[in-house]
Amino acid sequence: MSLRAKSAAGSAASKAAPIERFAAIVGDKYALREPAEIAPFLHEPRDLYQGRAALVLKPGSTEEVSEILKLAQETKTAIVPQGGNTGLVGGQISFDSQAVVVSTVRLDKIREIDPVTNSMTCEAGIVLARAQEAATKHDHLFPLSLGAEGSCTIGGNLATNAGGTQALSYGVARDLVLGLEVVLAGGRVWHGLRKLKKDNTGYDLRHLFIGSEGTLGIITAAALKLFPAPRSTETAFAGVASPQDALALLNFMQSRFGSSLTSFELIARRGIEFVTKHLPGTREPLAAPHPWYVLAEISSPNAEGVRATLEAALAEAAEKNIVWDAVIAASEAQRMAFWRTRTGLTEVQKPEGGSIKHDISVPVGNVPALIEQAGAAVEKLVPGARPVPFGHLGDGNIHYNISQPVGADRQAFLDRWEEVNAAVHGIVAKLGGSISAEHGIGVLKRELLPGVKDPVELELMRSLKRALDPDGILNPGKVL
Ligand code: 2HG
Ligand code: ZN
Repeated sequence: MSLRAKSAAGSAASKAAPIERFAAIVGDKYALREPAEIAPFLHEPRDLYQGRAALVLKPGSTEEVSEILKLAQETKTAIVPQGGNTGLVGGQISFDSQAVVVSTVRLDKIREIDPVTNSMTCEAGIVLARAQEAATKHDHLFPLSLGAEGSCTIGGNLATNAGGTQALSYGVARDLVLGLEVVLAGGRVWHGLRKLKKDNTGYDLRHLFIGSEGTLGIITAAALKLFPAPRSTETAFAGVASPQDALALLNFMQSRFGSSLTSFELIARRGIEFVTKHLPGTREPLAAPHPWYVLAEISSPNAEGVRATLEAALAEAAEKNIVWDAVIAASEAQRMAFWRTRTGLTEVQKPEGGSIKHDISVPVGNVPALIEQAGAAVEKLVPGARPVPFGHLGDGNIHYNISQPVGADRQAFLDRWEEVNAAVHGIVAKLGGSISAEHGIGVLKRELLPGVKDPVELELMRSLKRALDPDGILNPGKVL
């Protein structure tokens, strides 16, 4: 095409409606406009939100994302980035009928695996389970692990700084990132895909984008840390009398296994009842019921002897009276069944009616006080409401979810959401905790943020947003 013809085409394109111009960047096949086509992108797993949008775009490259953000700046169009749409606070949902959802699903290349450097460079749309499998193929481990791993994406994991069930030993998503590639508002690309453990050349910008929930830029690729694959993994289900005893068991197991204790999850009896009632194929993990359960996993570089050491440790804990009963998975199938009981806890709350959620954290030693005080406060507010506390005890992170009283009206119960939140979050504040441990702020907790953040910190966050996205184009109405 001659220069003249090119600029004529350019000016014709810029006169086209923004929707047509956005669609032209990715090609018609990847620009969804029909209500039925865009519907799955506007609805999230908990049925809490129903969104609206003009268009869903599926860019196939960083360059296309850059073109989209350039045009968004020019046309002042709101952009809502979305990964696997598994977020639990509505951060990935667009609420503006003029907005464009940018789905990262086609950014699906593993660009490099470098087993010597212990790193893997993935594009944002790689599903977490695929990243884990790729690492395993190279006899390595990518340790981020969570219930939604079959559909959530690396980009979403990083944008929300996901936690999951192995953070105890390996850290949260933030701790697993060496470098990032990010498209900024206006379309500039930050090429920050470094693989360095040590890099002290000024501000560490990675951490601005990780956990920013798409409000400061769109992460298009990440250099991630890999670890040696464990040579043996042993998984135990234990019955304990109380959260206090579960905590004593945690301390005891950490003294025996150190960082080889890779998971330590707490489950209330009611959670086990819900799972065995609603999830076909699941069964009671122990012979008799117990008020509380712990699911603990040891991942060791030693191929031999770990099971015997775990058996001995559990026997010692039983002698000390901090464990009532315990069983170690005898096969990989039983291990998967144990984990299914844990990861199934999210879905089994739905058939029990309305559920009011809290993703909270306190210093680990305060978890028993949190559970006790929150239980008393909830019972006072909504007699008969059924708390189902579970989660990552090793991280002090409890999903303090509350199912409606049996036979109560679902909506009437959900209408008490804010009141119940206020009571539980008040206890969290007194115990030195956080109202969002691992799910983020999104829209669900946006109004609560000013009440819990230091005013100077909040103002710094607002300044950063203004500096990086002066027109408020990126995921407006989320976080701040
Ligand atoms: C988990 O730990 C997830 O299973 C979801 O963070 C928790 O359903 C929930 O609230
Ligand atoms: Zn969790």
